[in-house]
Amino acid sequence: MGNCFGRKCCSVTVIGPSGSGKTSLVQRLQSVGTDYRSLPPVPTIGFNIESIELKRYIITVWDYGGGYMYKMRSIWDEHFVNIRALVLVVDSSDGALARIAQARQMLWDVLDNITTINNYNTNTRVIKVLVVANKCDLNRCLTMAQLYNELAIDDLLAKRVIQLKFVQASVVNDHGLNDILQWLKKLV
Ligand SMILES: Nc1nc2c(ncn2[C@@H]2O[C@H](COP(=O)(O)OP(=O)(O)O)[C@@H](O)[C@H]2O)c(=O)[nH]1
Ligand SMILES: [Mg+2]
Repeated sequence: MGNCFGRKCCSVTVIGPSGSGKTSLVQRLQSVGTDYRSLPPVPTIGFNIESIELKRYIITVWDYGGGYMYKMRSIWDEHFVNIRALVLVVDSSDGALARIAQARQMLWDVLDNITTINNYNTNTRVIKVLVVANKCDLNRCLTMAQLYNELAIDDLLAKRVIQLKFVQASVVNDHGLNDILQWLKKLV
């Protein structure tokens, strides 16, 4: 997607309700394969810009604080122009069902915005969306089918040209993190 000092690079935006684990996930992806674990992050104010450095790649990650997504509505147009990839992180533990409705709304709102400013419906560019069903280490997590339903994915696919992937993940036991890294590498 780009060239950063001899390495291939691209950027990706991470959205999702607050507390779903966005910042923890990004921090863990930075150190995956090592024993290093950062302390649980403080709630994100505004957004964090982090980079995940892999051998030949650098991926810049825009990690939005859940509620701030809407407070920063005025910069969406600027931020989402030419965006190709979006990651939605949801807390898939059963206690977080109410937050999944929020996640669905965010996904729809952001995709609406992206479609409008980039004319995605009238050209052939496809936006890639990764849904991370995080916290799968916790008991009674939603199944993929339940999540699909809660996020109204059928409706979404009927209306939008998106390339969608789901990954069940846990920052606590590293489940799914390699799949996420593979998805990120393919963006570059
Ligand atoms: N059990 C469990 N807790 C997690 C996981 N990921 C994040 N958390 C916890 O969820 C809380 C919110 O995480 P944070 O990354 O700040 O969420 P954000 O608001 O989406 O950035 C923190 O206490 C994390 O330690 C996970 O996979 N499993
Ligand atoms: Mg955060």
